[in-house]
Amino acid sequence: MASLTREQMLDMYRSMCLTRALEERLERLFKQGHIVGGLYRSLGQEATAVGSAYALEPEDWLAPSIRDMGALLVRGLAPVDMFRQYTARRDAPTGGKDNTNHFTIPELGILGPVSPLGTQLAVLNGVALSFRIRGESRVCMTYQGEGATRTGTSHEGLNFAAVQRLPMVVVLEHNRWAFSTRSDREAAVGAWTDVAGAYGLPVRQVDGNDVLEVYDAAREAVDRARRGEGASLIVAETYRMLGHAQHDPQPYVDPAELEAWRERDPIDRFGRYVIENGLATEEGLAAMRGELESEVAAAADEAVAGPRPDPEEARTRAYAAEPADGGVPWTRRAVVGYADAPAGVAPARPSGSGTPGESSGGSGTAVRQGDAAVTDGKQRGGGA
Ligand SMILES: Cc1ncc(C[n+]2csc(CCOP(=O)(O)OP(=O)(O)O)c2C)c(N)n1
Ligand SMILES: [Mg+2]
Repeated sequence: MASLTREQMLDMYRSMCLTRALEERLERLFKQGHIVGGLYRSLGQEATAVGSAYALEPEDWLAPSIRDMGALLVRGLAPVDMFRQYTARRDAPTGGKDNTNHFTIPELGILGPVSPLGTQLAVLNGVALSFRIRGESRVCMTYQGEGATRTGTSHEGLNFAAVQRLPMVVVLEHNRWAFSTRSDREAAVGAWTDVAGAYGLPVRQVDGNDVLEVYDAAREAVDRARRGEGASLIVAETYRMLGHAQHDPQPYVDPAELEAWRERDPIDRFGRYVIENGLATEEGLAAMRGELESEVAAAADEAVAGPRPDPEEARTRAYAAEPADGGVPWTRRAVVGYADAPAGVAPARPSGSGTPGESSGGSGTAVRQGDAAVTDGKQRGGGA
């Protein structure tokens, strides 16, 4: 078992409790109408998210699924930023353009989730490949629900990570459900660890509700990746204790099954471990949870009191910046009529192209790219 100091273990406990307190507060904000996007909780899966992310170094990158609030907090995301994000405030990571968790924070090594299931592994594979090409000793970690692993892109992503021996750790979160579909109806594999064999990936199955076991497996996989020995899969056996999202009261779940998993609550279990091993007292842990409640309440209040984005800001940060030399951005060179434009020269638009946003007979993509010619309320000179 990988060794951890008392401080690290208490920090892990704190991260799991912070995850729960923060999500409970988000749920309250949702019910009060402050959040209009989807809210997906990770109740019962806190140990999988925290224990895995804990094995990374600051220079590594992580791409979470919707159940990995704990991993984002371990990476250093401030609770107030999470509240700003969900309430679409101006100072949120996406500046108020999104009100769930689709954000990327390069300084924290966080790559935002990509909604089409299975695709974000392919994107993060690119990041991992770039680390290797640059000779950097950095590791990527991402998460997939067992449902996500049944998509075509997931198969390609797992294969590519394996055959390229990328510095990648994939955590398969087997939480028994993909929305309302039971996991034994999602795949005919005998065990989810069987998934690894098809790609030649080393695999380790862990109790996903045991934060130390998750950490130990993640540490092993991260170390292997950092040594240049390639990608691995971790299968975390856990359970989704709430519906898919706030709109799903999960009527399809047997209450007895839920009750059985409640007995295995990851925070209660680790709390008992901490006390039994003399790392903290029951009172000490209760005081810590109380402080977290206050911290989270203050962060939520601060976010809600913050400004909303200006309507004008809707057009900022949506496209790459215009080149400083006034030339044609590479993203638009392929647009009909721009194909042969040399860098730094803005050619005349093809006849009939009209104002930006009008179709010039090209594809839908060309029309959208034409829209990009308008920035900051002005049309860039020379293009029309
Ligand atoms: C390709 C694709 N199909 C369907 C969806 C809709 N969808 C979003 S989450 C979800 C269930 C995901 O289940 P799983 O991967 O097991 O993750 P969990 O929600 O259990 O954490 C579905 C069907 C989607 N986002 N992308
Ligand atoms: Mg699932």
